[in-house]
Amino acid sequence: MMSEQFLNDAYRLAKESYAAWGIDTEAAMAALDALPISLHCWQGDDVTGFEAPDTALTGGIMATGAYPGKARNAEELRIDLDKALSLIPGTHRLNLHAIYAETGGKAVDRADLGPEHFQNWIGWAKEKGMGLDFNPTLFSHPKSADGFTLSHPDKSIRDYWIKHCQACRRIGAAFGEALGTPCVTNIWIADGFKDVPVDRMSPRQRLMDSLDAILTENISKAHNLDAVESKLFGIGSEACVVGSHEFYMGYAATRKTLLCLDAGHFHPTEVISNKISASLLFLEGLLLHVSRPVRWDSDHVVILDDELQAIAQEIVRHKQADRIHIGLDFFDASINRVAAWVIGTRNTQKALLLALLENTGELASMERDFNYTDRLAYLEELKSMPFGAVWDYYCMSRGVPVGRVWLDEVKSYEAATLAKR
Ligand code: RNT
Ligand code: ZN
Repeated sequence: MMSEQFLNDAYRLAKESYAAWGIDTEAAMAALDALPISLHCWQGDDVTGFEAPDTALTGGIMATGAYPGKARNAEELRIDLDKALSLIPGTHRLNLHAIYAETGGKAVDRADLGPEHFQNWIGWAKEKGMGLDFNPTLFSHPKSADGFTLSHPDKSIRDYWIKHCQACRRIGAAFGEALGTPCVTNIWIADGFKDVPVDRMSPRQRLMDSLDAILTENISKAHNLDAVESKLFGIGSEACVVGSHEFYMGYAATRKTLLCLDAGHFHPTEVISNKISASLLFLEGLLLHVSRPVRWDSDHVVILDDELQAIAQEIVRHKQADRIHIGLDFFDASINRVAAWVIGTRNTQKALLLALLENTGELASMERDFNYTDRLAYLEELKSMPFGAVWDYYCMSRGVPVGRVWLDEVKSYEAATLAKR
């Protein structure tokens, strides 16, 4: 382990190097403190939830792998999250799904869920000064077995899911009210066709009407913000997904909801980073599902790759952090699940810090002057600046392990706790 003295010295030199470029490392770290990331609870148990833990995960999504030690109940999930959060600098948010309700062993229909089933989560978040985000769960349920929910041809099925989503908005509002920060409640449905449909329009019309019914109740945006998440295809909905990008782009723009852009929900060479500036010109705001598709919407743990950096640059360069809610969405069951949270969250923060350590104004003015030579040269030189020393100092000064040391803590936790499950 590097000594505090060593880390301070390395930081002092890095600070000077950045200052020579007109970049203020202290301001960058302070700005990073103000960028909460919403950790998704579902990485902790492979999207199982506590409703009926033996239910298969449906909806055309998949967590592959059988790494031992997954959380089997809310207490276990919370202590796993506590461990992950202790290794991640800053104060963040938690993103819950309706299937993570705690109903005290009693079966509660999803349409009847209320804030009372999330009191432990609210208490846990309050203690940490964290906000909560939310998602209705429209998969892994007998009433989603046809592959359709809010766009189902049968009105009674649609009505069931409308009721569930209405209940979820109220739960979101209760989170927002209790915690003093609005909850982002995100609707994602898997509705779609495996094979070429004859009628693509009627299901989309029904989805539009269902969403409108869900949004009729007037809920203060100070407590709850609605988001809708598009998708290109899923397992079993390869030919047509009802809630496509154009559908939700139009919906979010006209109904003034947030649009959720999931990094894995587009064509394999299409990136969400390039959609942020364009869609923000027409929308109130965005929710990002930071994920990593490998050949399909595989939800791999995010690594510090070009697209993660591009997403962070779009948030930071345009100073749009107040309109962009950053959420994570990956689930890898083949590695230690606590480590997965730590790796993905720390990488997202690294990408944001890298974006903050940039002389954006100068680069933009080169671009306006068509001085592409200097722009390219500067951007490439920035890549070998002593970023690592700033990141290490950031971790140290925010009281979390520096470098790979965090992994030792996950290993001890695995031996002491996860291995006994
Ligand atoms: C699925 C969507 C959705 C889910 C979560 C569990 O493709 O990305 O966001 O991952 O609701
Ligand atoms: Zn998603």
